Amino acid sequence: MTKTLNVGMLGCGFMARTHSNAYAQVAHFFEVPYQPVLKVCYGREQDMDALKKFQKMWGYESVETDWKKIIERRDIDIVDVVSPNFLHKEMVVAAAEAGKKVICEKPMAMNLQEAEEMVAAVEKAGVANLVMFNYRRVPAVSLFKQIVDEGRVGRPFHYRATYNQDYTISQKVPQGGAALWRLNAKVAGSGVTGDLLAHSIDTAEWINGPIKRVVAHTEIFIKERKNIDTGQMEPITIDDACMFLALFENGSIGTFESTRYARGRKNYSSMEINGENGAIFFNLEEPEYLQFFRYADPDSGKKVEDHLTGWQKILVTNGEHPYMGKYWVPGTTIGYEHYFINTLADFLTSLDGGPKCEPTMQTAMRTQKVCDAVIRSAEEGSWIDI
Ligand code: SOE
Repeated sequence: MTKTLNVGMLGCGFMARTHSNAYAQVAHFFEVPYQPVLKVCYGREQDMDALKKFQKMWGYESVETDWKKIIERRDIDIVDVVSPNFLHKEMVVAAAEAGKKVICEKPMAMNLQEAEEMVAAVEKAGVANLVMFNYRRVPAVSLFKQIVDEGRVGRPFHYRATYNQDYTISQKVPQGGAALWRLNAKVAGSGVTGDLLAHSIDTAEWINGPIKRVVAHTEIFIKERKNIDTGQMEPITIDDACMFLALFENGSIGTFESTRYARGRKNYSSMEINGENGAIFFNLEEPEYLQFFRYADPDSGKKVEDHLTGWQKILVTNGEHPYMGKYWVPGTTIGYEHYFINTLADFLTSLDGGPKCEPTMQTAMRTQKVCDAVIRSAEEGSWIDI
């Protein structure tokens, strides 16, 4: 019989919605060993209206304005941290010490030192843990990795990632508050590096192995914005844009670009690898497609006939594609919310003896390390070894 898993959600914003939906939906699509129960959600006293609305819409049994009380509750099995970044460390450490399983939204921490403390806490407590890098479980991204692992790209030469948005171009966009804390360094840690490039770094290292060295440049295009919390114009200290070069341990070289000033780009995350035998390209604005250039067969080394070479656009909706067998019929698509559902399904399965679910906090700490090195490189204007 399926066991229940009582959820305490530490947040009630955008990411709390994506995670709540995953708990609500997962057992509809996957035969998971646990049935999540949305027990309690947390929000600040001053956000009570939003918290109540959130509770009602997602069906939580109760609300709480002191997150520590949720962690103290004996009936809560899993604590899900979807608060602004500056709270992640304290919440994760407290949850681990109380013996709770923990899921934490990315970026896991404000900096590497915090990430190390979090890893130490979950490992000492021996609790199951996960950082929600949801884009690994886009079926086309999982297929990207599968094709690389099958040797179809061969020796990799180049890795190229971008993660671009355009929502901060206007000077009128403020910083702070419940919606725009990502623009406030004290709350978010960093700008596009932690918020967006962390995704690109996580998938890059997952697919192409560890990054060895980086050199970066960051830019702040609008130097001050009104802070919603203080009502004052305040300097912007997060990176609005970041570009970095990377050397991978496997000898390939990479470029990473991210900005919130790419007019026209809403959530454009792309990745491409170019190897000796083939190349693969993915972009999140067309998430159901994967593009594959097949040059030579990995086993025989035989080149594909000249008149058949070219980019293939694979519609990743067949039952044999990652995760797709759990949804509808070939040719029908899934969306953003399903990447969280897929991740949660793997996590729940891992709790009952299934394969280890990555990235754990230990694994995700690598991404934090690269992010920190990127920021430091931009400050110092030099290469940094990871
Ligand atoms: C920022 O706008 C954001 O919501 C990120 O924080 C998420 O991680 C990304 O998936 C979508 O964009």
